Amino acid sequence: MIKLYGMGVSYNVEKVRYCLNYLNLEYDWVQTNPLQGENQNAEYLAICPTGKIPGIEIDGFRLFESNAINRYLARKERSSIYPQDNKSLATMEAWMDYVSIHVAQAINRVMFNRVMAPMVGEKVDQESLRVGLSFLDKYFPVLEKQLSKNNFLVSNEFTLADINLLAVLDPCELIQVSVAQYPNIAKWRRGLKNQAFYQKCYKDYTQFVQEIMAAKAA
Ligand SMILES: N[C@@H](CCC(=O)N[C@@H](CS)C(=O)NCC(=O)O)C(=O)O
Repeated sequence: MIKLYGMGVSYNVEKVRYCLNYLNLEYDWVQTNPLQGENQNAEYLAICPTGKIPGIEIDGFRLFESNAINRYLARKERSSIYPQDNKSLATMEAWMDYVSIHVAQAINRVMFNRVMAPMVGEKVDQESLRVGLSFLDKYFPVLEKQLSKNNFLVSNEFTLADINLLAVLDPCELIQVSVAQYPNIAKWRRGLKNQAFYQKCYKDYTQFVQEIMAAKAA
């Protein structure tokens, strides 16, 4: 039995849900909301000592960090989304790192300042926002070039690196960041968002988050 802890608004949690769905793994969805401190109680910290979502429990084995969880799941299922060949695997890891270390951090800056800070009443840091946007202007062309070579990030095979990038880009519309000027990113993203593993989570991430935010404000 798999238990996934987190809430759907978090793209790190969605990343794990996409992977679980892709691998056709059933799971119990344990709603854990950081805005209500549910990530800091002793029960959750025993699953995820860092207090971040997602956390996962699989037949008593506990794990945290979305990329580590996805690697574990894909390896366990011996899925092709985790390449067997050492060089393909290394290339996939390089793209996963690039997305998590660079692209995600830039997205996080924009998301914090355009969505989170206004929502929780924190000061908007205009300089951090500017830096985040300027980083994205550097990183999107890199991704665009890579996706012009193959159907997917690593090769013509779909891998965990694609799941990582897909989830990290989920907030784009919400944070008013457009990839429309990058035709290969836009096409790759459209294709994946139409697939069952994505649609099983929701039809539209932006609408889903906006509904949650509206419900909170009401
Ligand atoms: N590197 C972590 C990041 C997880 C993360 O930042 N989760 C956020 C939600 S997206 C969280 O738990 N925030 C609540 C907090 O830090 O208290 C992963 O990939 O799992």
